[in-house]
Amino acid sequence: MKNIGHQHPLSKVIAEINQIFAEIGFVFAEGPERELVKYNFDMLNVPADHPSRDMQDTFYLADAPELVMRTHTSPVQVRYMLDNKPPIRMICPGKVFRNEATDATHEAQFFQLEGLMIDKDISLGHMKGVLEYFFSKFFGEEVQVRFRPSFFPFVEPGVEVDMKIASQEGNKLSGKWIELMGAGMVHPNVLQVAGVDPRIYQGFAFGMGMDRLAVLKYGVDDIRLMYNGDLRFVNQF
Ligand code: 2NM
Repeated sequence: MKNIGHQHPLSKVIAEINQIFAEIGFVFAEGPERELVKYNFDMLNVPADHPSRDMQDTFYLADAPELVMRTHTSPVQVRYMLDNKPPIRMICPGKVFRNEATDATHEAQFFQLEGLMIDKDISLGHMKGVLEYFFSKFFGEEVQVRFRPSFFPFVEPGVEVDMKIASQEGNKLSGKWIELMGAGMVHPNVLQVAGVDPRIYQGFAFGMGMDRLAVLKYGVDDIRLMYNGDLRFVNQF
């Protein structure tokens, strides 16, 4: 029997990520792909007039204005905070949906990885440590992580996270800063509405496209290959 099938690169990436985070106590959580506007936007401090809520960017369900196809996995984290008391360490990989034109680096459906850690006295320093650990394990090399100021409604402060793999021969990524994710300290409003007292607890959260991780690790140059079901692609993994 030669045709025994292959694991899809995204399935491999998800399994690896789960393993890496499990080692430092992060649990895996899932939630619905069809989500309430309340969890997808309202409880994440996204203003009522924010452009991401626009029908140009978000798939609303016909005849159900209170429902969207989730635009990120952050609503899974809202649900998790409502159901679990801190300390919290969780990741939520999952499919998300954006109503936008597709090209080599954009799909209307893609996989996102988000993470959340909440405890007493949590700072951006903890986030840097966790992300350095994660990227080092995932790419198998020593990495540096740097933050640049950015904005997301659900965090304050917000940052863009870049990673640099130590100079290493034969690694195309080595020595270059690569933009990998958005992150930040969870906004007190988000903690409050999710039942976590922001006077006692702080936390960080991060989010990134998992396809991008797969693209960087396996050198796939067109994200659309991930989703078109072509076995000539999948069979290479
Ligand atoms: C990002 C960037 C920054 C995020 C925040 C949360 C929650 F639910 F805890 F507030 N989840 N994910 C977050 C923060 C996601 O993605 C680019």
